[in-house]
Amino acid sequence: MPQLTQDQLDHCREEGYVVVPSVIPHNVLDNVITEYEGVLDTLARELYERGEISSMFEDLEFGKRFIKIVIETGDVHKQYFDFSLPFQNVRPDTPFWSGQAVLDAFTCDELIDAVESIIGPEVYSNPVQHVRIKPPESILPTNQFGQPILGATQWHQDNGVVIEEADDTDMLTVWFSLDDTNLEQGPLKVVPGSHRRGLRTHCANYLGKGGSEIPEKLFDVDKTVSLPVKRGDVVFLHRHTVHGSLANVSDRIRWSFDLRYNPIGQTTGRETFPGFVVRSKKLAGHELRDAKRWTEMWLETRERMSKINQGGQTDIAFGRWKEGHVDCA
Ligand SMILES: O=C(O)CCC(=O)C(=O)O
Ligand SMILES: [Fe+2]
Repeated sequence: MPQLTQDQLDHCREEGYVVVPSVIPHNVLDNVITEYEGVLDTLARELYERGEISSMFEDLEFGKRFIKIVIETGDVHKQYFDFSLPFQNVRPDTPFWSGQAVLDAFTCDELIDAVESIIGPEVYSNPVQHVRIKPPESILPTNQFGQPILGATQWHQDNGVVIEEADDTDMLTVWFSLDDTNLEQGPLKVVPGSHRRGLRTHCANYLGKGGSEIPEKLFDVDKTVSLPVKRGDVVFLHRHTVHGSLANVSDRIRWSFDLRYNPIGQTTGRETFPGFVVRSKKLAGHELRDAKRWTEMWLETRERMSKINQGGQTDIAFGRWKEGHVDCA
């Protein structure tokens, strides 16, 4: 199902989001899972050798094995799997993952055909991108604010996640899960039509919860819809659509990718991190398909980041929200 239908495009324009069934081929997702099984195996080996887990749990499938490791270590090992880096305190050996199967998912024709039908034919991969492997809420460790780490995502707009420079960037959010995500597993929740009123105030450390969140009085929370999806379906979001996610109250993991694309030439709002050309007529031949090259870009970024934004100092800003805004009282 490559190009979006007129109805889907209309829905996206009017409501600020659309769920498109069966976009990503299952073999593309299978390859990602196989690749991540290898990543988890390496993590398990490291933890076992350090005596942090009692077994390698190698007979378990990915989700069950991951849950065992979270329980035994009290850590969700978020950075180990992510295709991005933290904004602060990056070390020369901070882990990340940028494998070929992941890059193949980012660039698969079926997905990019759909993206093209929303943002046009010159497609850039914006480096605001994450994998989220969310364990059941019941086993989640908490942070210094008492909030579950990798729990429900707070209300926000993706434009609010990037710096002001990118306010006019037509950044499109693409969200899909590696397996079905039902209501209990903590799917996305969106507020239809909320994209029409532009960027809202995000309150830093709202109600003492850390992070930054849009107060519910700033949008029509009663209109919220939850978006459980099947494997291969894709949720597209406008950058001003207010959204978050539900808690994973199931006993399984919830495993998703959230990626962003924008027209080539617009600033990403995170220029310190590497984006790349996905599809282009003007830059034909420059489309990135080789994960070795992609990994080199991230290694070079890690090296640079390990020398800045250390110990609470901000050499390069990744966010914009400060505490004390009048909307946040
Ligand atoms: O998956 C989640 O919990 C949040 C994802 C999100 O905010 C996004 O895709 O922009
Ligand atoms: Fe988001």
